[in-house]
Amino acid sequence: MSNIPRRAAFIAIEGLDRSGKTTQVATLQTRLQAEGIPVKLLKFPVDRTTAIGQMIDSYLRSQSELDDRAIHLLFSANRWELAASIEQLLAAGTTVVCDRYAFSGVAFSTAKGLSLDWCRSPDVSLPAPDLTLFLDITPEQARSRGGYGEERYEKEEMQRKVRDVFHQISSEFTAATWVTIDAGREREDVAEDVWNFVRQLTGGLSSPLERLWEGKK
Ligand code: DGP
Repeated sequence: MSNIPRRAAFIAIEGLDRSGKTTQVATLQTRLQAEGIPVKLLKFPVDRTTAIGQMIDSYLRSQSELDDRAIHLLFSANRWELAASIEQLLAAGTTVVCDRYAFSGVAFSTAKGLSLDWCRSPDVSLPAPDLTLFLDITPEQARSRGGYGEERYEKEEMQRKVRDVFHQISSEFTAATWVTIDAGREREDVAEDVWNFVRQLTGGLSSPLERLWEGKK
């Protein structure tokens, strides 16, 4: 018998705008709760309520302008604000589901023209998700769902670039830690896929939490 204490799983849900991410995250939370698994849902940018969150919110609504690097560092700082809480929750046996994480940070800023390596560096050593589910949708499917909204990044050309960077990031991870899900299908089918991957981790893990981009792929 191993005496390494078990901990809960850390799951990140990433997705393109219009991929149905918000619905899928809510469905997953409900399903985990129904199974009696303690779960904490975190949404990045974090509820847009902290001082940093408010600056990000104002930027996303185009109510303020910031240098591309400055906003990138704010998004990263917003994740670091929660890093210790994530670790505590996992150690206490609560599954953590993040609606967006560092991969969005890298994808959106790299799509604006910053280098991928530069974008990655402020997020190095954050708690690494045990599983990242990327909800993928083509720009054409997004358009058929009513197109994009009003926020700064919700433009087709930008979304195309973001999607390309997500695919590039995914190639650095193993199939066990990163799963791309075709989110252009019916929402029930997508939810079933999400659940089938997540359920494998609901028994907890005995392996220590990894640190993001510290050697492990
Ligand atoms: P959402 O509420 O999940 O649709 O996210 C709001 C917007 O914020 C979305 O267009 C993606 C963007 N976003 C989320 N995280 C980051 C990040 O870390 N960096 C940048 N540049 N944008 C992000």
